[in-house]
Amino acid sequence: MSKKPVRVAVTGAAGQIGYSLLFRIASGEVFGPETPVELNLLELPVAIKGAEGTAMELEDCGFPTLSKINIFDNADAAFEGINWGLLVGSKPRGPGMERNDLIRDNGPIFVSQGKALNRAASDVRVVVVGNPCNTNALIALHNCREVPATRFSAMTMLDENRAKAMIAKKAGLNVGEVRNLAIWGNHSSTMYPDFEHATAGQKSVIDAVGGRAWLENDFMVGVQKRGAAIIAARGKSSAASAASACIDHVKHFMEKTPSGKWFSAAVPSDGNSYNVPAGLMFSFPIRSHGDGKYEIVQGVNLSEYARKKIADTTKELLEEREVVKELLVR
Ligand code: NAX
Repeated sequence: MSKKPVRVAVTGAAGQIGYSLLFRIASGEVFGPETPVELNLLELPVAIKGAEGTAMELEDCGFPTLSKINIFDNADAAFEGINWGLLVGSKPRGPGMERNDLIRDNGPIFVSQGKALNRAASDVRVVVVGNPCNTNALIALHNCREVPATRFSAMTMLDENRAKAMIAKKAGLNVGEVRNLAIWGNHSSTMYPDFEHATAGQKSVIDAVGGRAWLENDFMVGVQKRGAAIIAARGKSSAASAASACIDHVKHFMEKTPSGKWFSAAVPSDGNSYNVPAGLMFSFPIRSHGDGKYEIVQGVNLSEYARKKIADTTKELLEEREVVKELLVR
C-alpha cells in the first residue's frame, strides 16, 4: 500500500459507538482496501485507559489497512492534519436533565473542539454524532473559521436507516428496496421522516404500506421513539447501529450519489432551500458530487402536512440556536 494514509480522528473513542466504529474504519470498509488509515483516538483523561484497550484490540485484528493508532487527551494534537473528524464524544443526558441543559453542557466541548480543528486541520471534513448533534455541529463550525462551513455535517443517517427498515418490514420488502427517505430537520423527536417522496420497490411508500394511516401514526412515532425503545430493551443506547450509520454517512459524502437518489444529513442551510433560515444545521435530502462537494436537493414538492412538520422542527432548531447564541462567533 503506497498511498498516503487518510487521517481520521474519532472523539469519544472509548465509548460504545467508538467501540463499533473504529473497527469498521480500520478494516478498510470506508476508504477502501488500498488506502491506509491512521486513527487518532481522542478521549477524556479519565477514559484514556479504555481507549488504550480498544487500540490493543484494533492491533489484534491485524487489519492491513490500519497504518497507525495514536491516543490523545488533547484535541489540538488529535486533530493535527486530519482529513476526517468524527465527533462522537459528548456528555450523556443525566436523569431529570432537560434538553436545554444538555445543549448548554455540551456547548463548551464543541467550542474547544471547533477551535482545535481551526488550529490543527485544513483539509478536513467533520461529522458530528454526539448529541444534540445539529446544534453541537453548529457550535463547532462557528468556532472554526478557517474551514468552510459546508465541510461540517451532523448525522441523521440512523434515523433514515431506522425509517427505511420499518417501512421495509411493513411492506414485506428488502430494506435496500426502500429509497429516497429523507429526514428533515433536527435529530430529535421533531424530525420529519419524509415518507411522501420515498419509494418502496416499484411503488410509492404510501401505496406499498396500504395508505397513510400507519405512516402518520405508528411509523412516525416508531421512528421518533426507536432510540428510547432500544434503551428500554438493551439498558444502553444504540451503539452498533449508530456506528453503522456513521459509516454510511461518510461513504455517502465520499461517493457520487446516483442520479435521482438522495440521502439524509444535517448541513448548514443555504437560506434558499425550503424556507429554512440560513445557517441552521438542518437535515435535508442531499446529493453528493463525489468530489467533496454536495448539494441540497431542490424541487421536492412539499405537502401542507410536510410543511407543518418541517416548520415544527425548524422552530426547535431556532430555539436551540438561541440557547447557545453566545457560543456562535463566526
Ligand atoms: P458513551 O457514553 O458510551 O461514550 C462517549 C465517550 O465520549 C465517553 O468515553 C466519554 O469519555 C467521551 N467524551 C466525553 N466528552 C469528551 C470530550 N470532550 N472529548 C473526547 N471524548 C469525550 O456514548 P455513546 O453511546 O458512544 O454515544 C456518543 C454520543 O452519540 C452521545 O452523545 C449520543 O447521544 C450520541 N448519539 C447520536 C446519534 C445520532 O444519530 N446522531 C445516535 C446514537 C447516539 O445516541
